[in-house]
Amino acid sequence: MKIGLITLLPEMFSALSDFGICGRAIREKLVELQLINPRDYTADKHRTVDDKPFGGGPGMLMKTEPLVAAIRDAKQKLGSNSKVVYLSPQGKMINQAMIVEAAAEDSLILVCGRYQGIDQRVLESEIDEEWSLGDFVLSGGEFAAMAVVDAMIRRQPGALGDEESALQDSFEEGLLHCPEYTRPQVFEGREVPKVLLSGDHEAIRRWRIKQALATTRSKRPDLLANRELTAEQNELLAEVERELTE
Ligand code: 9D3
Repeated sequence: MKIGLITLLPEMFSALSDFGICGRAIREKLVELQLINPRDYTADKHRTVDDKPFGGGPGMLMKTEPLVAAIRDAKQKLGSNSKVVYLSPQGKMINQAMIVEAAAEDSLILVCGRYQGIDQRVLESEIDEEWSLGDFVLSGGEFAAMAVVDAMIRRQPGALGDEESALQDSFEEGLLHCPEYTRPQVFEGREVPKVLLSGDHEAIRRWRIKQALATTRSKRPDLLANRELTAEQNELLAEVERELTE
């Protein structure tokens, strides 16, 4: 897959390309990042990439012509059918379904805003979708783009080892994970749940599902609200509810 990144701060993406699972996937060419800097599409002596908002007020916007030239060059390089996503606090909140869908395409172009954002006409003419990381304020779109690229790389065949892929499957069941324990068996007087030491794999499997349901019910009830559970999950969730009313 090819991912185009329109950014005034391309050096930030070394956090992605130089480390860990994403670094390896990029070195192995499972994913190709194309960093495109609007500053390289300027013609003036100062290579200006910001401009004042009409109507006045504080802050600057990204300068229109270099931004549009960069996006159009990205489309030319990655394919004119590439989806163009603008990372923005006004966007739709990103979820795993959006990642799964985008990661199945051959290409994606992510536009990282800086300053107070971009001209509305650029939004209307160049941008297909607007995505947000959530209701908090960032200084620009780069960290949001890196989160999206990381999540998409994890979806590429061959990017994860076997252990990690199995873990990902369980997340995509749409429940939170059960509590996990490692050594020592007693830590500061607190013991590991006995069932995990029992060697009874069926009991462990059911305990994990039940704990996942209890954790989800307590921390993210919205995930359970409109979701079909299996017969076994319903039975275990009923046990959780019964124990809470005791
Ligand atoms: C002055 C009012 N703000 C507009 C809502 C200013 C503003 C805040 C943050 C303008 C740009 C930004 C930069 N944010 C992003 O580029 C961004 C973002 C975010 O701030 N929160 C969550 N997700 C994202 S994705 C991109």
